[in-house]
Amino acid sequence: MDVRQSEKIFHALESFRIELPSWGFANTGTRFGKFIQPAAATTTEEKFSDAGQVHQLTGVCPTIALHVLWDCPQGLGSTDDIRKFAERYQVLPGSINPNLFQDQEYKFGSFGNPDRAVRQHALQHTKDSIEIARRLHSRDVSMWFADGSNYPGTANIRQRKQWFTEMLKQSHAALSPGQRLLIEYKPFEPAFYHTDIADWGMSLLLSRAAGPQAKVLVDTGHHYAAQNIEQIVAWLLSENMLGGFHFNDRRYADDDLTIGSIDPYQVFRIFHEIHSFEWETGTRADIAYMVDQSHNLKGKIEEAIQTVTMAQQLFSKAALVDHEELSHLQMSRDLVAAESVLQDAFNTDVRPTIHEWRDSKGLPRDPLKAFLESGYIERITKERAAKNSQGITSYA
Ligand code: LRH
Ligand code: MN
Repeated sequence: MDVRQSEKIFHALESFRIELPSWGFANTGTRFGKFIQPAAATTTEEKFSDAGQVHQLTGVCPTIALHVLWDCPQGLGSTDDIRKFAERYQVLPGSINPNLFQDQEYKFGSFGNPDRAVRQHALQHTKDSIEIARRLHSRDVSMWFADGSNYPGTANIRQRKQWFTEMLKQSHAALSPGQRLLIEYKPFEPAFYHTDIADWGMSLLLSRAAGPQAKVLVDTGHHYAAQNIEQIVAWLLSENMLGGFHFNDRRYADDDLTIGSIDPYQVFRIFHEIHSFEWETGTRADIAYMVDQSHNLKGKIEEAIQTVTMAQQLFSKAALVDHEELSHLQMSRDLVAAESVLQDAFNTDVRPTIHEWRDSKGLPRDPLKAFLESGYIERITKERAAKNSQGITSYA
């Protein structure tokens, strides 16, 4: 590792921040069951406390994403408590995620529901979420819709597109200057015939129609296996429509596994597209890096720390690419040499330099080891086990 490379890694780590999801600290599962962890967080305060541990040990996840119905039990009335938790645990509220998928009336959709009253109910929840974001000084309102259908002929896809356009326009109109709407797409699940916002193009068109503060959110798990996600990222950057990411990994579908656990080169290629865009344009891409995973089996805080440190590694490796050299090799169509520039960067062990960067910040070299030695898990297990033992549920 030469000095130039170390400088590149230090520079990359200085700016890299990633947001953790509150729901990553709670007991979550699949439709086949939920395996209760006695130390899991059930209250919003406990989620802030756990996120605070990860930020204290890594220094790079200063915000926590909140899902309104899961983390704001009193809706707008929860903002005072959340501000207190932010102060107490030194983690700020990050993106605000409305819940437009779990209420009974959303059986046939939210913004896409044929029943106007349900669409209005969904719009009001969105406006409340935007107000919560305003009061918490959160910039992003991140919207995902489960809306769609399960059987051909049961939904008027163009009519629903029209309703989404109207509802997102009205949502955008409720934003304050500086706030953003992030529109997340997903090809399927829970809808298994059509999903109203199924891909990046649909999200881009709806975002453009909504207004200038609406951008596309790319959840890495929301793509068919054969899709080239970094090409989508390159296009969204070129269109100035990339608002942020939900990082996770998958072997099959929206598996929500730990970033880099299945295909670390995928995330490296995404980060490469962003670094090359920033090098070419000399600008900082205005992207919200966020995690969206279901920590169903691993220790939830351990998996969060593993996630953050893996993201730092992959972001640092991608920062090693010599864009001057690469663009020269691309223009001279030297395929093998160009490909090797990426592979050499990816195969570089950046961990020793990351350890030096953590030393320079007074952070533990090995955050996970420091966490396991901190006694935090033992403490919260005692505090929370009884409460969690009531949480055992079954699918049917
Ligand atoms: C949907 C999704 C969305 C969240 C949820 C927790 O699959 O990715 O971002 O609202 O997971
Ligand atoms: Mn997501």
